[in-house]
Amino acid sequence: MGHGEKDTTEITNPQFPISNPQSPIPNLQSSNIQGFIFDLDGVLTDTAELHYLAWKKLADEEGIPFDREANEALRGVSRRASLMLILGDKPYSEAQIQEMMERKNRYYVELIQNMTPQDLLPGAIALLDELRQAGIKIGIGSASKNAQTVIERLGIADKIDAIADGYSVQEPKPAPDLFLYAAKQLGIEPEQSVVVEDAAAGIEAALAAGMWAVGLGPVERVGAAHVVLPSLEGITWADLREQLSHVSRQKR
Ligand code: B16
Ligand code: MG
Repeated sequence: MGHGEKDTTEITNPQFPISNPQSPIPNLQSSNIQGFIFDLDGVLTDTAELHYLAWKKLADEEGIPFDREANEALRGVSRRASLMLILGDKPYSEAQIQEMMERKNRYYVELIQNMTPQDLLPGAIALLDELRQAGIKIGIGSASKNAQTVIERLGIADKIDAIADGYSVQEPKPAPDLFLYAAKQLGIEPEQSVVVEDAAAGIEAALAAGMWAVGLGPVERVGAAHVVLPSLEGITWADLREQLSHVSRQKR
């Protein structure tokens, strides 16, 4: 098989075990998709700035250099793993680590109290409403232990069928556990699920879970997703269904 040629035998997608490799690739049928699992920070709202301000305050207090560029690496990363990235190889005791995580969280919790439905990112509410009308289930798959509060502040709690958050599973993204937990809560199979994510670790987690992945942001960050979009602005369920059905066969 020459380089760049497409053939059904190249497809090794675990969700579609093709018993006869010569048979046609099962096209994505919109009717197969039963649910969407949205990441929260960076997808439905932009708390990255608030996380940054909280980490920055802590870093300043500790005399550790930290800036917005460094904050980018913390996107979708759990609280503990974020702190480890900020601390680098400086030695701290477990008690100090715990105290710093709690302190940063206090700063962050204070900041999210000011959130309102105005903090939903463009396109988010329209897509949530359209999906609900189409009978698609909606879950949240967020690494954050504050996801419940953020959802309430955003005023979307009544649109969400299940929440998988920082309390739901042990293994953080890029492990598939969080999204698998969310799909289970929604009562759907992984291959019936679409994950919408802004972080590389989240896309990796979605693919590891055997789900469809929609990445929001630059290709360098979320290029592994089946479909990459700049944001949810102007995106409809019909658009997405169309785009997913044209996914490059190589990616499946
Ligand atoms: P918390 P997501 C993630 O949320 C954030 O992107 C990440 O910056 C944060 O450290 C993590 O949640 C944990 O949040 O400290 O509130 O438990 O993108 O998975 O919705
Ligand atoms: Mg995120």
